Amino acid sequence: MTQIALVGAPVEAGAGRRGCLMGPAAYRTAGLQEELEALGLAVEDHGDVVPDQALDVPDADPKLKNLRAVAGWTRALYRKARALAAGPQMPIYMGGDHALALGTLAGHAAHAAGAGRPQFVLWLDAHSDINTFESTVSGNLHGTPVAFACGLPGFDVLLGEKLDTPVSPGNLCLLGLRSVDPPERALIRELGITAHDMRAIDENGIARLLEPFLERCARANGFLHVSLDVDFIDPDIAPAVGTTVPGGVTFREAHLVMEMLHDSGLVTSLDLVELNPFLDDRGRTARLMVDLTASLFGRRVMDRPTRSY
Ligand code: Z70
Ligand code: MN
Ligand code: MN
Ligand code: MN
Repeated sequence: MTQIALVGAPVEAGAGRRGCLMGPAAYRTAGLQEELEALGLAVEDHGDVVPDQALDVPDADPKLKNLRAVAGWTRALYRKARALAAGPQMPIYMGGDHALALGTLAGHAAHAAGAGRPQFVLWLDAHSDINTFESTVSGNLHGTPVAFACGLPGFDVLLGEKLDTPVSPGNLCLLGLRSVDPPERALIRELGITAHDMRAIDENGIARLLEPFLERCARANGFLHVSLDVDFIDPDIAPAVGTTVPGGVTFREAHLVMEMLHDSGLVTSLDLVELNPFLDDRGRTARLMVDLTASLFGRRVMDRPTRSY
């Protein structure tokens, strides 16, 4: 039986506005645990992670917002993720803004390296979140986890040491892009990261873009970390985000991605990020995120044979 660990990560220090702190509570209120149990899964709620103090990090940085707080979260989540990656439960990190992925991704990548298997990452987001401490204009650290995970320089202060098990840029797939800063675009090109914007989704269909990535992950016997930003989805149906970017994926596209991920059997960890319940409309975004998670864990309309890549 699949076992799941729910892990609250009420991080809001990485975002430009407050409210993501309430994310884990909103997922619990929306019935995430109950929906997963209804699918026959064994679910344990680990409660909320408590951030480290990170007193070695400067409290205020002229450019990087809440650097000490984000470093404290990164360290605590790194340890939690690394421990959970050893099994037997599959973790779902309930955010919290996307800065939480600084820790979760680093932890899972460290475990994968120890197991001698490649770490793959599917980044479902309007944004590429590949700014460095150099390139960020906003100073919001939720815009940096992809750069950190790739091992780009300048991030050592976060863990208090160098990240020595970066994710290979070739094992990343960014999907849903419609807000990419110029230096981010240059980095994506230089590193050769697979990145699909909304135009690519419109022209090809989202399934056709996702399939080759899942095939690569399966062939390489990789672990797959999925990072789902609420703003991947169109703000008309998912309004509870700090920065709404129009033209996001539809209800049907989002569910299709989740269903394909389920069928692949490849997903080993999941972030649910950027839900800002303060901005929600009667809980609809929280409920949509719960429903999408249920699709990722096997909720379906009709039975169909398991797809194997
Ligand atoms: C921009 C930055 C961002 C939201 C991620 C945006 C980053 N590239 N914004 N998620 N909502 O500030 O670095
Ligand atoms: Mn993001
Ligand atoms: Mn985003
Ligand atoms: Mn975001």
